[in-house]
Amino acid sequence: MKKKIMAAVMTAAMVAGLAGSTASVYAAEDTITVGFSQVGAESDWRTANTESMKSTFSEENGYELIFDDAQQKQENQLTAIRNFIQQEVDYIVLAPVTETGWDTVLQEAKDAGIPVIIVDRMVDVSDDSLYTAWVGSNFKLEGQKAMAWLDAYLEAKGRGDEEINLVDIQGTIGASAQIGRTEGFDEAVEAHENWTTLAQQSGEFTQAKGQEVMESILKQSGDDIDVVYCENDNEAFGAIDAIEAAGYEVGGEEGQILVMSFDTTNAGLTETLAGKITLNTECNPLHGPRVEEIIQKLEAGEEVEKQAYVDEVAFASDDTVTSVTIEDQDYEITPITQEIIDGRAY
Ligand code: GYE
Repeated sequence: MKKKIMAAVMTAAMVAGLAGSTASVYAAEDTITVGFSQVGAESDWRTANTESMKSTFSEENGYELIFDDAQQKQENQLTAIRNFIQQEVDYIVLAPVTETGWDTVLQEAKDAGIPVIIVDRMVDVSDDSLYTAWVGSNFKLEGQKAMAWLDAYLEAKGRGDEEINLVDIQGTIGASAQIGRTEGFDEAVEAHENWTTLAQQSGEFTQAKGQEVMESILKQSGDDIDVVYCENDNEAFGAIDAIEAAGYEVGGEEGQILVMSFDTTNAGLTETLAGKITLNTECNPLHGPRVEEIIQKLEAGEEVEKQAYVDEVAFASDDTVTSVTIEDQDYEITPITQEIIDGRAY
């Protein structure tokens, strides 16, 4: 867009010169064009993420944002990126649906001299010079925290030696958020002789699919399920509906089905406060300002971190377990309150 903007600036300059005002000239000259390829609108987390990007890259902040919703399809993201290249945007921001399959299109962006910033999920590319920077969450650590909490929680409830049957409703297969959270789950199940994975299936990060998957698992082994590990809040909402409709109770006590989740959206934490989601591990979607900081540094010719993780916490429905330790590092688990929910932005 640079060339077109410069032309506009010159025209505006001439007009402004005549009108005796230069305000619009500066505004146009400074405009940074950002093409953002968003995964879709599959979850509350995603909506909060889109909102954060749109409010950051606004006209009044000096940006022109070209937003593309890929409806959870990589082919749509490839098309969007190629369109951004054609439009000669200043920056491409990509929230990739899955990790693989990006080498060719990112090479095209690189050849066009357009910096690419990856946000949220990661890309798995053979050459990391194909993107400029990445900012997002440590999804494996999120999974590890959740499972360390489960271990401590069952222990505290006197169920440490009991046979525990778990279900994992996974995210979109191949997405970093799925890969990391599933790894955290699998490693913990493997480390416990008395824990068994009854079912492990994708709910595609949506409420509808989460419910559908849970319904079919309940039909097969409803009476045996102790724990349902949902890889995001929306899947948890669907799973809870399915569990209750099948006549079971959700919650942390023996005889109930314990539901765990990720994202800590407002709706998710409300279910945590209600005791329906016993642990909700944070995943922060407010990446707009973080991406903007990277762009501003690049504009100023400064170095940027290649990969940056966001700090995150976890909230439990009660205070049975208030911290967990992973690789010698302590992580706080906060009992949820209405004040905490009210004070959060998403
Ligand atoms: O957990 C889920 C969303 O990639 C972290 O994607 C993100 C995940 C998030 O659909 O709700």
